[in-house]
Amino acid sequence: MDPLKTKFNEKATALRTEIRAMLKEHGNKKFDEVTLKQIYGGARGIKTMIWETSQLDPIEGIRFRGYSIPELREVLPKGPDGKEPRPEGLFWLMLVGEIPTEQEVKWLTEQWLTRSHVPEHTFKVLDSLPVNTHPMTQFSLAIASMQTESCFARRYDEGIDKADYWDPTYEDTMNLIARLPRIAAYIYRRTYHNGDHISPDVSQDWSGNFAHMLGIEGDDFKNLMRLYLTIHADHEGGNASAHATHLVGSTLSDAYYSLAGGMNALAGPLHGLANQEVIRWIFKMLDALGTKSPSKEQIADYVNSTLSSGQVIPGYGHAVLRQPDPRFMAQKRFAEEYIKDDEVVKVVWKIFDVVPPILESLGKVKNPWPNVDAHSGALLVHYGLKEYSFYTVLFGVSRALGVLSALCWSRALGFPLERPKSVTTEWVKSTLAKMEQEA
Ligand code: HAX
Repeated sequence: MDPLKTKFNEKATALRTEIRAMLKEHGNKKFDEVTLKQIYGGARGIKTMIWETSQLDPIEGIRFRGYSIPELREVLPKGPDGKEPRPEGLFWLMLVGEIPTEQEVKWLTEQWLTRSHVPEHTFKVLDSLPVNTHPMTQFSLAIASMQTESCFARRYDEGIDKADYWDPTYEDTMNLIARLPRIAAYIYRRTYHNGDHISPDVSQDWSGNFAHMLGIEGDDFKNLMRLYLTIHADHEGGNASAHATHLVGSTLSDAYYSLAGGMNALAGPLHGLANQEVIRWIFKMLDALGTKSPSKEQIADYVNSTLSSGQVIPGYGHAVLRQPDPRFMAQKRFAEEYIKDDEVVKVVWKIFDVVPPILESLGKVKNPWPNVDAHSGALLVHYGLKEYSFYTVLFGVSRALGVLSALCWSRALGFPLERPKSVTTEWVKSTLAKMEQEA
């Protein structure tokens, strides 16, 4: 057995035993009450799921196994020049709750290289699609097409013991993550660079090789990829891509089906697609204003015109956060360190000054602050990755780390089919009437 798998099995066995005992003793204790607003309002804040890999605080933002983003930057093993954390280390941390050593991260990089072979039919599936197919559609189809290789599906057909579900799920997870950079880069090159593909460079880490296959060289872009693929990985379990992966996985659909489901959720403009929408909106604004360096007053006017046409300001607001997103701040810090004179970056920072008071003045927006998507596009444009329809695929490559490590936990802890209760408005009205009678 590999060292990560052995460690995961030990941790999962211990936690499974602990949870069983806890449920036996406290299973009927009440943890929450649900209001009518929550039932109609997208289930905001209702605690209905266990997600071991990360937890989101409305003020502090995300913590991965207890570590904030600035802390992760300190403690995770870094890329070759020692600057940004390697996402391999975050995956290790999410899976087993321990900061890996340099040696362990090196082992994981090598594992993913060994497992990175993409089946030929997946390239054929991609090549059969019109080149103008949205990259997220291509990404989702490519992931689903590899389901032919699922270890879990094969073992289930053969008749696997429930207690062993986690094992082929771990194998699927490792294989899938290993292949995603190659698939994403293939989509990028076929869509925007005439199918002029670049072979993997096996001497590089997961992010460095990804940057190389995209066709963007330079150490700074590799560092951006390390940071980007780390900070987008997980945001606890209730966000749409994580929850969709979890829901699909709860039917014992394998990791390929589950991740494809999660990616379809990420492709919505209120979620991951917001990263393309932000830069599209910024470029439209600069075009409309006829300048690359608009004043704050000009930006404010444009924000107001977007709002008055009934559209949202992409990159602002959040269902849980109530402060500037630490993932936005981490990217701002990166920009300050590496590219502080970039024109688009400066526009992003001006928007950060202008938008929150305007959204606040509407009196209905619960979080006027920027989220993760408000900054990422400006960084990518700087390094030459200007094709913004591709941005959500980058997010997806990273998000796979979180949702698939969580899927391993769901299988190891034996979580059941997810099946919350729905009600009709008729039921709500008659229940309210009964409450009034009894009052
Ligand atoms: N611009 C304009 N109006 C906004 C807004 C924004 N950025 N954010 C929220 N609002 C509006 C909502 O549309 C809603 O209006 P109505 O009552 O008229 O329907 C009202 O404010 C209350 O919404 P909320 O409770 O503050 O926010 P929700 O939890 O319902 O929604 C969203 C959270 C992220 C979907 C929302 O803030 C939004 O649409 N933001 C813009 C899109 C975006 O950036 N999405 C990415 C979010 C982060 C993410 O998942 N990244 O992948």
